[in-house]
Amino acid sequence: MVMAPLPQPWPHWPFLSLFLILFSCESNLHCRNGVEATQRVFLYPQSPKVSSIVSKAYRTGYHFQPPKNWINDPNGPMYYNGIYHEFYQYNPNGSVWGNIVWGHSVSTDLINWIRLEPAIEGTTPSDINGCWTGSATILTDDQPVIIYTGADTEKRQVQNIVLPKNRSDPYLREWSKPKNNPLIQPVGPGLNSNQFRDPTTGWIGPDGLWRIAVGSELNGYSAALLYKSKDFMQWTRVDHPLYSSNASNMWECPDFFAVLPGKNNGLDLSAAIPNGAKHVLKMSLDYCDKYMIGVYDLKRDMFVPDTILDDRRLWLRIDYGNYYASKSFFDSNKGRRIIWGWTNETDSTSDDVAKGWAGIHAIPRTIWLDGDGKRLLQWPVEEVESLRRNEVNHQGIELKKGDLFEIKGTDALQADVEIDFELTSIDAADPFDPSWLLDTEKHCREADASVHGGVGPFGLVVLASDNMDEHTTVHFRVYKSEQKYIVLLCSDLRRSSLRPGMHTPAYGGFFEYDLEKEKKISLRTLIDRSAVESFGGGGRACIMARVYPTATVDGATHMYAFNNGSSTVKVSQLKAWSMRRAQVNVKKG
Ligand code: DQQ
Repeated sequence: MVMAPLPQPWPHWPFLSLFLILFSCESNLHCRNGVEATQRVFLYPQSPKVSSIVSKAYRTGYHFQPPKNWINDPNGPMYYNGIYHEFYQYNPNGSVWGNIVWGHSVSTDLINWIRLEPAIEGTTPSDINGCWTGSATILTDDQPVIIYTGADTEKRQVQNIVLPKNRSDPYLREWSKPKNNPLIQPVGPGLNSNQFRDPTTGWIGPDGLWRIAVGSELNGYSAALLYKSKDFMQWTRVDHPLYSSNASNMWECPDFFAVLPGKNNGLDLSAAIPNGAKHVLKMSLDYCDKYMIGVYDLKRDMFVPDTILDDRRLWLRIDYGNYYASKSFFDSNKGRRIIWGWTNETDSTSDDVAKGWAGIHAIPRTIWLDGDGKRLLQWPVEEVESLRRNEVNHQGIELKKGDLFEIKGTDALQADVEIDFELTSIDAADPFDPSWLLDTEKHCREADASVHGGVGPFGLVVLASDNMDEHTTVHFRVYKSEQKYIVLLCSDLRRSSLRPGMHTPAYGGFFEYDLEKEKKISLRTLIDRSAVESFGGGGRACIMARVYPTATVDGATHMYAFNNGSSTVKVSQLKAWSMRRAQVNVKKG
């Protein structure tokens, strides 16, 4: 075991002075992965600032991305006849948002992908200005269909469908547009024709009719508008939305699905839904993916959330980092629900132009409902484990306040790390202040890894340069609120790169945890060159982040477990693996 006790006291650790510098650098920028980032007007700089070596160093080794150009939202994921399909918003002409078509890749394992020609391009009046986000549905006669938003000749948002030209082609390479597109127009009182997009996967109601929901702005409020159809061709708007809220004014990329508390087997919304199942409505807004848990009232044909929170800052989040426009599907192959999300770059637009690419998708995650029915849990699909090699294994490492333990023997640039932190005592947990929930990023900045707590901070330092002047921390703190324990997961990027102009927030999310019963908190982090994707407390809080350390270019980075709380924590189990490079879109099919 290689244990490097920190110089005591902790403030002498190089972190601290750097953290102090950081406070003055923090900007008010929020995640730059929302529509503001995608739909702003880009100017191509004359002289790219990033050398080609940098571009190569930051390309991920096993996350989903095409060989070049811009991508954003995952579209229409599905499993059909033994093949997984991943479509995505793609600019074939450059590494900024624009000229959007549906890129298309196929896989048998969700990790290695074959790149195909774009599946949908703007060729008709109803999608000539862009083929935007949508979903796939497999109809009752095993017929796949995609419904997507087109920006029409007048730049109104309309809903179109495409069908595979040849269902016996295993890759469903070519898709045709029926003559009757657009199937749904943005008509009706109060509907904003520029805020009417991103149809969900269809589901069948008890009356045998298909339903979809479309993200909209209705009378200035956000709504998931409900449409019904007998044949998936002719659609009628239901007189009430599936759900709407005046706490926001537009929802992008709604997703509606059923989940069973405590069971990680997924449900197909069109199949019989077992008793005790709950429903989830996910929506993308404020540069984040948020969700509500509730029930689907079949009589009223409406989603009814268990809890209504007027302040949308308090809504639960799929991910507390850089993760947007996610879409889930039922994987009939393994009986699970899988969710995909888009992670934008957080370097500059000129860097993206110089790199020649921008945007990745997070590792597909299995998603299910916690046993108490209050929170979704997520975990990387098991297939990603096929990339693991060179296992490093440690048990029983005691981390006292200020200890730092180097995890050696893995490729710190491309790794998968799983740690169980056993809490020797939770008595010293600091009191919880509910106002922190309104701005978790602020709290992660203020209570960063250099600030001692009763229980925590403890966690990982990743992508650290030799002298620690670049590093990213992923760490927990434990708080006590009346009879409950509340855990904070932070991913602090403020020292992630010495390169100027990067967006480097300190992301954070809270979750309740029965620490009297559990006694330990797990952390899993997937490190992939410029991606740091973390799953805290068995997937109760997830944080996806992008980082651009200069140390990556030199190929020398380190990884540590640490504790800086008064209570000793024990690493009861630590496993780390180097990750092989996956075959992601290197071949054309
Ligand atoms: N991206 C698409 C829209 C969607 C947005 C356009 C979300 O359909 O609302 O590329 O990132």
